[in-house]
Amino acid sequence: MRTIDLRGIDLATADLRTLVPRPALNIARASDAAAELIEAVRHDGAQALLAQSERFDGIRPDHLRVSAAAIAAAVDGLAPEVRAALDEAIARVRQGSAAQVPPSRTTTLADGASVVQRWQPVSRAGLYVPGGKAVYPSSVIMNVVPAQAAGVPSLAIASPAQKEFGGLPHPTILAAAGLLGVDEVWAMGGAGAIGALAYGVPDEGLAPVQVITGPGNIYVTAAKRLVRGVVGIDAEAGTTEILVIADRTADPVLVAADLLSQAEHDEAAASVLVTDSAELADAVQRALEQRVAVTANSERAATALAGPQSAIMLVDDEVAAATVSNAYGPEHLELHTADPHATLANITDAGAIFLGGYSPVSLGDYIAGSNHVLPTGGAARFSSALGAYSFLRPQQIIEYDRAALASVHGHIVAVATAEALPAHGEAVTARFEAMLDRSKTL
Ligand code: HSO
Ligand code: ZN
Repeated sequence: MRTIDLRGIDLATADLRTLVPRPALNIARASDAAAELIEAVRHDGAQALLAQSERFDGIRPDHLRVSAAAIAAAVDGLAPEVRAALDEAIARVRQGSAAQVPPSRTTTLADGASVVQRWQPVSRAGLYVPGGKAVYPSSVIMNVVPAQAAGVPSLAIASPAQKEFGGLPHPTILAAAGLLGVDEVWAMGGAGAIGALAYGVPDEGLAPVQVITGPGNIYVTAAKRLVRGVVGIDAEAGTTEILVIADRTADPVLVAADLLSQAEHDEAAASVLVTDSAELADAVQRALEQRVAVTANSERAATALAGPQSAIMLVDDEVAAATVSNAYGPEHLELHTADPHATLANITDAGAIFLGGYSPVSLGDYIAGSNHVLPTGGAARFSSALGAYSFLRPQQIIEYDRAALASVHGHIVAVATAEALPAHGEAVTARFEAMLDRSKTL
């Protein structure tokens, strides 16, 4: 990994956004192609989706909707140890997601005057699950479980048709859907699938959704940007990244193992170490070399670690390390310092934060009970992990009685007059006049 030496630099005045390593990704460039694919689906429905499968996935599926029998067969085909692990992951993520559902709250403003805030799930959500290089049943869990915890009554999963599985989505995806009780799975992928979820495909019985979540390639991401507004979308979860803050007390072998664990996802994955110890930096570098040489996804990981998006950053002290990390806003942040809780006090921006030597990112990827769909590319500075709240909307319910309305009648008329909208005030006045008139005619 390359080294960026920030020692002796005044971080308060430095332009940290240009100093932190960041991959160049141009989603806007994919936008025109994505728009065309979405338009084709809106116009030609199933025919367009089937043609796009043939073109991009090399197979035309027999049916877009995956049968219940295919899902059941995929569940039966799971290796017992994988099934046990997925069951445990589902149970833990369910617990974590349930804690993300805020309670309904009533505010009483005066006698007979209340505003209730309740959290209402969307009525239907679409979950995109990629095929290709990244076939992750764990991601099915991380999308479906929070939607279920939020109480979304209807869920549809879209995942590309796979040539080697006869035009069905990958069996581990189907198995995860089956374990989670999701029976609506569609063999469709790419930007067209996002269009199908957003606008529906009436001739196939695919109803439009209100929210679309899930990762995907740049065409899928561009498509999600295009349908935003028609539907809600989650934070963009792009190529994975890990930033480790470590001091001289850290174990270089563990730091190297964790940097490598995310580098194996993708050639474009970012692994960043920020440390105030040059000795630790050297030791991590050595440990990485040894591990990369023997790891299964060696070539991919080596490319990611050698890329411009990965680096070891040397800083003066732990406060500087936190400043650099906050400017980066990592998807995953690991704290390997003598007192991780003290380090945490200086951290403001990160998707998920892993404390101490026994909380590696792989734990959160699968089974910690947290969510692994996290903002990347600095988006953690303004957005959050996927969670039950991603499928909920706060709604306000207003209830005043006669006396409570009467007590603010004058205020409403005053503001309505100031805004030159007198009918607003008159709507309130009418309630009291109407009563008088009615009693007169009785
Ligand atoms: N680290 C990825 C999630 C994942 N890891 C899935 C393994 N499988 C993004 O948080
Ligand atoms: Zn991972």
